[in-house]
Order: sequence, then structure tokens, then C-alpha cells
Amino acid sequence: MAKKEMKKILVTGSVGQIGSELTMELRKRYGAENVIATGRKTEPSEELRNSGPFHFIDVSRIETVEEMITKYDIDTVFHMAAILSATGEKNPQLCWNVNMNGTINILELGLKYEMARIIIPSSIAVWGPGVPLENTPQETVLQPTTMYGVTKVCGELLCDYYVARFGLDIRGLRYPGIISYKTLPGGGTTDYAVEIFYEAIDKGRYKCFLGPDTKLPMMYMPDCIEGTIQLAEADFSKLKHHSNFNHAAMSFTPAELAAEIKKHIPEFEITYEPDYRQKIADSWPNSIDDSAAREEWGWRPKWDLAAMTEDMLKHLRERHAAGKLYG
Ligand code: AKB
Repeated sequence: MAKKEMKKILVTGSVGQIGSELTMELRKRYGAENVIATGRKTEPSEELRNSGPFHFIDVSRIETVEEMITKYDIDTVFHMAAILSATGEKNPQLCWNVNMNGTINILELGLKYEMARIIIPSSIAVWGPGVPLENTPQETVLQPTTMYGVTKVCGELLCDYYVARFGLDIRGLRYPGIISYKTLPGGGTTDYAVEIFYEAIDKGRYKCFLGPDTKLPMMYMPDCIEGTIQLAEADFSKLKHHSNFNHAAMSFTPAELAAEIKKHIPEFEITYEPDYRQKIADSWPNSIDDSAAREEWGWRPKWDLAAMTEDMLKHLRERHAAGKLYG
């Protein structure tokens, strides 16, 4: 019989853009000593290392994960470690190895140690050409054209299989592009929407690797963290979906984001030089329908484009003034 409480939490990918902020919030809510942060290679920030346990592991090597689970009597995993879309296209085998072997290792250990809960995010990358581009429904054909998308579709199916076959409590959301000012993202197609803020402040101009009219679903980090924890804490018996909730907040194009930044930095200039990431972005929806998340666990985003832009610039200006824009 699985334990039901989330008491001892392991976060994989805790040095990454989402993992780093998620770990700090979980430490606030569940106690610093109860949240074990892990990463693969990148050194953690001082905040992350000094606020609770931190270890290096490799999610594709099951023994390194199992060592953490037995050492700390882990009952919950937030599995954030993944190779994202752009890096995945440069190195598809690495993407498959980390994303698929990492996921099945976590699921197998979840069974072996009768875990209370496992949270494994998915992404808007599950979609490919041919889906309705506006308000893409929860249930629609999943035919991604990137390796990252392939691993996310397989991951969703695998998670749902472990729920149905073994009764494991697994939850996951399809993240849009996530925007934040604490940790830079790496290897994604939506990363332009973070880089643009740093360069607007640092140089007053930005060369965007996507074209001006490339509309994509996006979300500010506080909404991402709140939604992730809200889903993790939701009543399992009320969930009809498990591993694949569409998770939405706002959608915009690079030109619309630049216009919003210009309201605060009138001299800001943007130019466009689309590269290989344009093709990836073109295969993803413009906006997604998150009504299943709203109905089944009460999801409501708080941040829109205007509020997010103002907040990003405020925090990054403070960092710039302190000579620490890039940390
Ligand atoms: C990426 O761009 O690859 C990620 C994602 C949308 O999952 N940010």
C-alpha cells in the first residue's frame, strides 16, 4: 500500500531554470531538510547548496538515483531533469537517454519504494504540425517532429501506463515556455523570451532567433511553481487526467513582447535572425486550452504579459544596478 503523504522529496534537475525555484519553494513549504536537491554537472547556486541537502546524480543511471532514495527515505519525486528541444535537436541520442531512461528509472524506483507521489512535467513540445494552432485542446493528435517532443509523448504514455497498470500516483503538466529572472534557461526554443530581458537591460537591443510573428504559449515562473505544487497537492481521486494537463497563462509573439518592453525602455530595439529553432517553434501551437486543469484541480494563472514584463524588468534592473545581472 503506497504511503500518501509527501514528506521526503527528491528534486531532480534542481539546478535548472524551473528546478532551482521549485526546490526553494518546496523547502519553504515542506522544510529545508526534507527537500533533497540534485543536479548532474552544473554547480548549484550558493542559495541552493546552503539551504538544504544537495547531491550530484545522473538520472539515466538508476543506481545514483536509488542511492538518494534509500539514504533519505524518499517518498516523492519532482522529476525536473530533462534535455530541452533545441539541445535535443543537436544531440537526439542524449535527449532520448536522459529523458526516457531518466523517466523509466524514476517510475521503477517509485514502484519499488511504494512512493506517495511522482511529478513529471511534460511540454507543449508534445504537439506537431496538423493540430489546431489556437486553443489546442487537451485531447488531440500528438505527432511531434522533435526528439524532445517524442520523449515527452512517450513519457506521458509511460506515466499513464504506470498509473493504470500499477496504481502509482503520477501527475504531470504540459509546460509552455517559462519566463523567469533567477536562473537562465538552457537549450530551449522559448528561451528567447528570457534572453530578451537581459539584453534589453544590458545592451538596449536584442537579436531574436525566432521571427517577429511566432506566437507561442508562455508563463511567468510564479504561476509555473504555484501550478506545479497545486497539482502535486491535488486530490488524486478527483483527477481524470494524470500525466498531461495543458497548463496555460498567456501567449505572445516576439514582436508583441518587444513592444511591451519598449513601454519601459523606449530606446530598445529588436532585430530578427531566425535559425534552426524557428522550425521547432513553427511545429508548436500558438495557444492552448487548459480547461481540464481548471476543472480538475482549480488552475488559475495570475500573471499576464504586462504584469510579467514590469516585474521582470524591475528585478533585473536591481540586479544590473548591483553589478550582478547574470548572477
Ligand atoms: C523548450 O523550449 O524546449 C521548453 C519547452 C517549451 O518545453 N521551454
